[in-house]
Amino acid sequence: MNERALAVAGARGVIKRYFDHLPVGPATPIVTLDEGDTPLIYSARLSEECDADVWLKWDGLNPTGSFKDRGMTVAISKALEEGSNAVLCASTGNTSASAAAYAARAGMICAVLIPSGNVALGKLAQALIHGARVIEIDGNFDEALGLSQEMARSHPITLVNSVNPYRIEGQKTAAFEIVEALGRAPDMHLMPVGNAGNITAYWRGYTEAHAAGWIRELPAMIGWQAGGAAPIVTGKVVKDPKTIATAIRIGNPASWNGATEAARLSGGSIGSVRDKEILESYRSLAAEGIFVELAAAAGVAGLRQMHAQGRIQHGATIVCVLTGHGLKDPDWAVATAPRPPRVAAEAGPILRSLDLA
Ligand code: AN7
Repeated sequence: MNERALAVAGARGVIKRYFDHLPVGPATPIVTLDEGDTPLIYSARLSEECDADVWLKWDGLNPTGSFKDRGMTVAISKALEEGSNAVLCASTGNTSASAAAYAARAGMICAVLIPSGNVALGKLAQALIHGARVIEIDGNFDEALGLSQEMARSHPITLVNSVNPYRIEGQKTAAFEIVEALGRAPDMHLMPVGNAGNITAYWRGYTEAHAAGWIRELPAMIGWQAGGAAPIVTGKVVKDPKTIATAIRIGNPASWNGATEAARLSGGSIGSVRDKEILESYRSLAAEGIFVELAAAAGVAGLRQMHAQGRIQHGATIVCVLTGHGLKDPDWAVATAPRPPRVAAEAGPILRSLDLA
């Protein structure tokens, strides 16, 4: 083993675990924060509600608090291997947080374009503290992505949005983990859809697992956009997408075809959930101990919508992907909960306030 291989031998992370299934080789310098290997949690509450077996792939437990880290470890490692010293992305927040962290780890420059006023504070904090050059543009995510692609074409800077094929490769590892944990593919796989990179990646992961003989059946891929930002559902670009789930406030997804292919080939679908349904699922997940960000609740909101319409088969095995952590955007938790009462610093009034007196 050479020196580099020895250094990497102690590392975990998705490149090490799935080396033979990723576009990496012995010369790839592995930039990792030990991402991946996230829990698949059984939801007793949703299982009972939907009369099915519902599992939650809790990908908010990645190093920077979202699924983006699975793709970013591969994208940044390959950028370094190819001699790049600077990366660029457009982001609704999580991609920038992840790019900033992995670029910092690699000693690379990271520039990010964010839509002004629509990035959760926690995500902005991450990009800033990891030393990214953050630029807010007077425009939305779709405009920021267009500009980033244009700049990466004409300048020596590597684009690390999910249009970078290494991102999709890294993110497919979540599907590998699910089939390892279940010993099979789920009957239905539900998840949020924004730029549609992740649903493209999961479908690739499942089809590769199928080709390798790890699973016999493929899941139906069911993606969920927010009602005010549902271009794939309506079949039309949304010029001014609107939703409280800022992570998926995207009107012209870069991997549009990847999403429609996954849905079509798997016998699934792409649907939409209203902001109200997203909020209800956000609160329902929190009520069983799992704090997600709003966008991450879209898949569960979709599950509950399907159940209400009688579209869930009794006893089906279902996986919902939870894509990002609630601590990134705690304002919503505070705003939607009752304000803590303020009482004197004495046991009596406290007990009375708790109805325990
Ligand atoms: C929590 O960070 O697009 O369909 O720039 O942060 O692969 O885009 C984030 C997307 C779902 C949608 N859940 O995934 C970005 C960005 C969370 C997200 C999505 C995002 P894609």
